[in-house]
Amino acid sequence: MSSEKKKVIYSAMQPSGVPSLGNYLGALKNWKNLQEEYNCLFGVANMHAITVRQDPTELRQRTRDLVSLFLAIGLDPEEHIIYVQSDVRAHAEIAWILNCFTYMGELNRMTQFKDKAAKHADNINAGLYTYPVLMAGDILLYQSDLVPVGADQKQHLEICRDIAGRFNSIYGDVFKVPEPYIPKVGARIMGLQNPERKMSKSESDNLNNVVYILDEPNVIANKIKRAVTDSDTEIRYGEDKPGISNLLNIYCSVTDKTPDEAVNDFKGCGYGEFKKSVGDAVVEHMRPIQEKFKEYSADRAYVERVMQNGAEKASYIANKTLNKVKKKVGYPIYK
Ligand code: ATP
Ligand code: LTN
Repeated sequence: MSSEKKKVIYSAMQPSGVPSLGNYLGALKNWKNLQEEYNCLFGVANMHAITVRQDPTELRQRTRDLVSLFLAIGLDPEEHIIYVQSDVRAHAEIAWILNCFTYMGELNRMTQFKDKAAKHADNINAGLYTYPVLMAGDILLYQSDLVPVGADQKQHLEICRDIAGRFNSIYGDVFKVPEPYIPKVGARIMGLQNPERKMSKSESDNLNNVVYILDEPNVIANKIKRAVTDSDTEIRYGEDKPGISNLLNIYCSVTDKTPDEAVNDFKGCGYGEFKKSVGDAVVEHMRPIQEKFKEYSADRAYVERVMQNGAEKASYIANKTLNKVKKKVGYPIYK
């Protein structure tokens, strides 16, 4: 199949901290696997990241580091597009237009807004509220078919589809209406200390709750060793066993085993042995990624070249959609 005919994948990640094992298993790992079959765009969503206060020097560094990590997991900047959101002006422009096609009632239902507003009660800004509109713009600018994300983003994908459908119903077929791609295993990795809530990279209260992709091997192993379990001894899935179920999911996801195979692997094992095996599997999976990350992050010139080339290629595609949209809503057209 020629590359023109391939469907388009779009996804992005915020440079809001060191990515967690949740980000990796819910999103990054699938991005890598989908590269073969699709034309892909992978964004660093730094415009989304400033909806909460960031230290500017740190944000710039984390933005570059996230690009290095994209490269380290094997995303290919030649075949696909890796870029930084703020480098493509079309994102800001389309976000305003789409704001005018989004109802406050829709935004009021977003659970991520409610969570983040509760977490950052001193800074409940309008950007945090319209965050899903900026995200819809990201996806729609590139006429994306499929958006690989973790389960927490499902609601944002739904609002994106609603906005696209509404715009199309007024102006004709301007936007492709995208589908979410949410993995069967790994879509919702939970905190190790608090398996009732998702593992989140920007959480800093309890470092043992989150495995970061760039944690040293012994740190990864120790965090998993300390993960909360429960008072019985059985290694199985169950709503009554959130800690064990989460560790089983992590294990399946890094080894590509099915849940049944995983449960089978640990028949008759104690929790200690089980956690050690899960820790080892994660460490081994991350080792080559961590090594590659060191190499890429030491080559700032190369990483910045990737960012600049990516921005140029992304802008070209984004501007085509943006120009169509501007015409449709009645902005001036100059001869
Ligand atoms: P923050 O803590 O700053 O809100 P985050 O860790 O939730 O960030 P995002 O940058 O918002 O991460 O998300 C990047 C991708 O990782 C998204 O596709 C999201 O669905 C996925 N993701 C985030 N956390 C998890 C998780 N615990 N399990 C599976 N996927 C996740
Ligand atoms: N909000 C997303 C990050 C993101 C995104 C996107 C994901 C920004 N723009 C477009 C998919 C498609 C998140 O994962 N928190």
